[in-house]
Amino acid sequence: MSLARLLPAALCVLMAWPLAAQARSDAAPGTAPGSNPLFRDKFTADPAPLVVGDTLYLYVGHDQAQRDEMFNMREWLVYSTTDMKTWTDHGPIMKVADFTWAKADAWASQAIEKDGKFWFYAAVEHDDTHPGKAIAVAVSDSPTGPFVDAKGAALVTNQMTPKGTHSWEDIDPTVFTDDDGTTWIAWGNRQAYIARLKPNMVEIDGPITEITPPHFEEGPWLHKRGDLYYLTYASLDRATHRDEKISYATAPSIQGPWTYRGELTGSGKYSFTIHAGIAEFKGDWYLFLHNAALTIGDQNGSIGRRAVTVEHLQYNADGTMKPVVQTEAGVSVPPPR
Ligand code: FUB
Repeated sequence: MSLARLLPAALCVLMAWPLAAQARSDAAPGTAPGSNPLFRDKFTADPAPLVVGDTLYLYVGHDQAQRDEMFNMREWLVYSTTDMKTWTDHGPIMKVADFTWAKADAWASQAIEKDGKFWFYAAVEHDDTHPGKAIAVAVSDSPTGPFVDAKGAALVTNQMTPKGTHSWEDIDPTVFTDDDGTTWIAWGNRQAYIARLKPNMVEIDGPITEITPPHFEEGPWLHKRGDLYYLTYASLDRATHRDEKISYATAPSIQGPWTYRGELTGSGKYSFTIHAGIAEFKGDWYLFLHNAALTIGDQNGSIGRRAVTVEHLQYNADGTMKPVVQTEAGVSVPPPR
């Protein structure tokens, strides 16, 4: 979340709201397995897929904002699927309170498998000893947890990136293990950073390098396909400051140079934020996002009540990604061939 944070963001949302509210006479969302949103009994955000064998696990933040609250996120949830159509709810894997040094905000996360363990990286609000957002790391023997704080302290604090202009700069970790076995972590809001992780997975190894691509707002996601590295992220047009879209850059190496490739999606329905998570699963590629189109009882979707979605992701012959249209059918229909 970032929205030039908070106040400007709230204004943007409030200005956009009358339009969004008028549009809410759409038909009920599709019910075919694989249609969007994926989960309809809870508000979920910031999807992060992890493939383990024949199962895709999806880590999400739990949006618990009431009425006009902006964000109220206290825990992370995980779901799994073997067919992209039916999902198992494994419940919460961790709460912010499990990081004793953090005081709030179970924001975006990603889990990765390494050396037989599952490492979970997440943005939280640090306590007053290191004011601002921070990145936590937890570990488990199972993708469904239980996860425990792996370090007893933040992996990244706001004080470690002094160039940044705001306190929520160090959010939204994405982790990626390169072919040589080195794991990298990228993160950021307005500024994007990348650093190596030590083999112990709980310490930064060497310098933190700024890699901010055009229109970067937050939510970076690293992946590789063939010989090409991808940095996909939530982007914002600062002229209009309307809702985020997904943009991306590519590089021949994890260390760049990164070439901007433009927008991958439009905005998420009714949502200021959007957050990409990408995975290849059983031969097909998927782009997970969130929007704010879900209503549960008397609670409409909002900036702090989002719903995770998924679409097919396809590539051109040159490795660029084909623009993705967000749909209600989602992956209930086959990918275009
Ligand atoms: O969900 C809280 C924040 O909103 C995330 O950290 C951002 O990526 C945005 O989705």
